[in-house]
Amino acid sequence: MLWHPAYVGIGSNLDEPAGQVRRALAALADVPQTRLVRQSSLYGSRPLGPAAQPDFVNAVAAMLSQLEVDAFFSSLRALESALGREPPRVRWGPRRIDLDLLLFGEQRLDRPELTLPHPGIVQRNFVLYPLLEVAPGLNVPGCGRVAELAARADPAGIWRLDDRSITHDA
Ligand code: PH2
Ligand code: MG
Ligand code: MG
Repeated sequence: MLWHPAYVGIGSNLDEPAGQVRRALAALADVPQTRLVRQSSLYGSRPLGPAAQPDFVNAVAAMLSQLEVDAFFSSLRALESALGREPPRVRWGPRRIDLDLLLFGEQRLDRPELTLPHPGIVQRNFVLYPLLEVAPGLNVPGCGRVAELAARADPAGIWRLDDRSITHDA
């Protein structure tokens, strides 16, 4: 049985975002036929998109899955619902939880509901910095290695949350 490497970007800026991101990481660890291999630190980040919304908390999960891409993607959608996501009212607007499939093996897809690699990786420091922690040598098909992409990213508007805020849950 093949294990596909999959990378998931996690974001939240509503309802205690750091707690939402931690809950999402725990839920990802329970996806069937799938392992959570590494998780990044949590980062605070200024919102991309409408500025009048709270700052985000972002992280990245490195996974291995025996599911194929469609089943894996469906399980992310199902987790978003289970974690209380409501349909966002504004594009790039506030959300309680967002699970974005960044990469699934070396697959390239261009569908209305799913583009792989995720087209935002290269421009988003809140994706590249946590991805750098879990997979610096990873090749983003068509774009280059994560370490090189992260080195070129603009470091403005992102900060690592301190250890206490990462681990202070009850
Ligand atoms: N997600 C968005 C819109 N804007 N900004 C930051 N900093 N982090 C996000 O995860 C994010 C965003 C929509 O998914
Ligand atoms: Mg997103
Ligand atoms: Mg999304």
